Amino acid sequence: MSKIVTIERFILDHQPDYARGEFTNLLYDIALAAKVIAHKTNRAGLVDILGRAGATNIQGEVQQKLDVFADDIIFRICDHTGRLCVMASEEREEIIPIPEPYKKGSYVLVYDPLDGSSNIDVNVSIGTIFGIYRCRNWEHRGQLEDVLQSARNLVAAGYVLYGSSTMLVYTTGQGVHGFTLDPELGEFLLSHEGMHLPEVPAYYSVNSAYFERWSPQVQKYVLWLQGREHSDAPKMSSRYIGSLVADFHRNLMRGGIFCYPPEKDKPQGKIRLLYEAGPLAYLVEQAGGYASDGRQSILDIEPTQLHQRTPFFIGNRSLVYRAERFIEQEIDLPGDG
Ligand code: AHM
Ligand code: MG
Repeated sequence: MSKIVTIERFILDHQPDYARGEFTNLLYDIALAAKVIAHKTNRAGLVDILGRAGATNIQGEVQQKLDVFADDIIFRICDHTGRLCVMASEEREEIIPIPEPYKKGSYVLVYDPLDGSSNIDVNVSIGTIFGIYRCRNWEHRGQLEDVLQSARNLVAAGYVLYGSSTMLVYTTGQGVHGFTLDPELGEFLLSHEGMHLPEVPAYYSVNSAYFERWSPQVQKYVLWLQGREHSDAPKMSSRYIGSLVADFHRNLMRGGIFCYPPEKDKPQGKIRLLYEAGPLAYLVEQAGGYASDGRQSILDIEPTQLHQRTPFFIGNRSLVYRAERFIEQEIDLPGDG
């Protein structure tokens, strides 16, 4: 029989040299929040029967929307532990200070509590994304400058996928490891050690309905992915869920690329740098991949705003490099004017 390794055991056995319990415990905290959110999302289909968001439940409490619930759970599990100096969430306009009288810690947590939440009503997989930085400034309790760090400074990043099973996938810069939640035990068990993108990509993921909104270079690149321009693209199939964590996870397992390109009226695209693109970019490099905004590595972008967006190309290195070359117009395709 194969060994059963809980996430606690694994984190402890693989903690980086600089970890002094504080970091290790912060990862446990995130795993705990993931279990609570998984429990709640599994019951999402029952809201029609048990009460809608905004309605009052049987105890007289107002039901929360699931993304608000997820945001609140992560905050409440992490605010008082003394491990964080500040947090930032996609759900909140401003940074989230650690409330007095709680002790301030050395780490910064950025998170998208429930990405793709418009998919909840139609029972499609959704996810949580998180990144952990070291606090920059020891003088004060956490400030904006602690949060506005490039993804190259991340010390850990990961995501939780609430799908046919719940999976937590994370990296601390020593490979990417995946854990599946055993709902009976309430434990995340190691199921995917040392995850790596397959060399031969299976899928490209992009919302082709927006074709007319893209630049000619991006249009050509997508035609290349489809095998309709130039014949040297690997043969791939198309998959697009519209739920970043689910699309990313599938491509990590099978190989491929996810793109959310800039659009004529939305030059920064849709994906948020701090809560979505940055953590996944850090993680994909640990799995042998690469992420770019089409011109430079996502890891090199210095954020200037909390909710900054970025064009996003992530997956197998060769496919993302090719996107950069198309966007730089290095490639003249047959039929070019
Ligand atoms: P959200 O942060 O508001 O939930 O939106 C992000 C989601 C991603 O999960 C997904 O990749 C993208 O939006 C899909 O957008 P579109 O419907 O424009 O293709
Ligand atoms: Mg999101």
